[in-house]
Amino acid sequence: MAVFEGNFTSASSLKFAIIIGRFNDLVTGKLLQGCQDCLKRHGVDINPESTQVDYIWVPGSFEIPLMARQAALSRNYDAVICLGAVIKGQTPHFDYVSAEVSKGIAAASFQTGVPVIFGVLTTDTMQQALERAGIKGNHGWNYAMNALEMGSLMQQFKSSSSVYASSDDGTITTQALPVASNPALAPESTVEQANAND
Ligand code: INI
Repeated sequence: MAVFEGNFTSASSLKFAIIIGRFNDLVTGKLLQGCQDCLKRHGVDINPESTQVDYIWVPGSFEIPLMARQAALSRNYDAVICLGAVIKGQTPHFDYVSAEVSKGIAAASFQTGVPVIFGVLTTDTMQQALERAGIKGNHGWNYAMNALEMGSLMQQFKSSSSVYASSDDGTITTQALPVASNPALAPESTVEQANAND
């Protein structure tokens, strides 16, 4: 068996899309700075003119999943980083936006097979958001670390043909799936066989 683990030393060979919500840009701008600082210090050329990072601005967090999916489907990136800030107000808007953005980002990642990092702060107050975006620490840095780790992990995984069983569009194929150890992952006919052996 093998151990697969992402690293932080292969950053110069990775490409990223960063999607940023303009809503609450006092917070998201700071998250972006933390994110860029981390990528840069790990060897990524963060210049928008470079071939390593593209920046995609959207009106608010609600619009992030659509562009995350588009970016992932483009096959141009090893990881997509989503930055947003959803802050509780006096209306139920917070609940709708936070629910959709979290579900949407998870779906974008799962459906495309590309790591999509959930860098959306959901807080009760602006103060709490700012504390996480530079005052006490900057979660943008952590989101970049997550992207570096997942990008390099996927690179390793894809280069190991004996275990990589997914096509690029996230569709599960039957090639080399660990059917015996997990019948739930098997195609129907194999599940039947596994059940017959119970
Ligand atoms: N967008 C955010 O990113 N954060 C919020 O806190 C927020 N609130 O609370 O309203 C918010 N709303 C805008 C939303 O994301 C969409 O841009 C808008 O509804 C248009 O689709």
